[in-house]
Amino acid sequence: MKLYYSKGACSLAVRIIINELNIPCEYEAVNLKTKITETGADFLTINPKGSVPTLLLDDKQVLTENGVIQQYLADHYAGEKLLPLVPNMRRYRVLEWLNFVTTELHKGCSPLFNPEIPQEIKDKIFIPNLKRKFDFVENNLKDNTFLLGQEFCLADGYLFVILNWLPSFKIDISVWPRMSIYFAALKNRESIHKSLQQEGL
Ligand SMILES: N[C@@H](CCC(=O)N[C@@H](CS)C(=O)NCC(=O)O)C(=O)O
Repeated sequence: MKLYYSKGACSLAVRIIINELNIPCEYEAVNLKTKITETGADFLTINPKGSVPTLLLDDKQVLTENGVIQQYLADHYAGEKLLPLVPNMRRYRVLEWLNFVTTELHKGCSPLFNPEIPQEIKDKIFIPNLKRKFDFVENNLKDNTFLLGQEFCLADGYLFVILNWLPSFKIDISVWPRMSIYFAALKNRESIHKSLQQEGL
């Protein structure tokens, strides 16, 4: 199995799950601007969407889309703690959060990475919109250690990656006290600490 990734990008969420589950995996970095991988391969021939994470399976199939790759890994590598089996209702709660992190938080951050969008528009529109979504996360954390109570799930690793981007947008996480504690605790979690080290972060 090989994960195509880019340092610090959303593919880090998949690496975290690979480390949670102790799955043997190779890694190949992708330059997202040139679409050339570290071995000189044309990444668009591997994933025509040009995005990471991209997972090359042992049978040579290519699997894309972060949330789907994470479900595949949990389902195939005894990850029921991270994603309970059908028909456990908690499975759908995990997927509910995973979808929120992907579509609302991750994609809410995308315009902030775009140098073509003036900072004024980011400050006026995109950042307040994103902040409202973090208010929702903050309220949900209440007495919870993780998004869904006291057990780490798929969506926690992904949310960590998004929170790790906040300093580059000059968004100060300390305005959300519970989310600050949550982020600091996740940073010390073995799978996350290892993943950050592996990517030189
Ligand atoms: N729909 C994809 C989007 C992934 C995505 O946005 N990846 C970013 C890195 S965080 C990327 O590869 N951007 C470069 C590009 O799309 O050209 C998924 O959920 O996996």
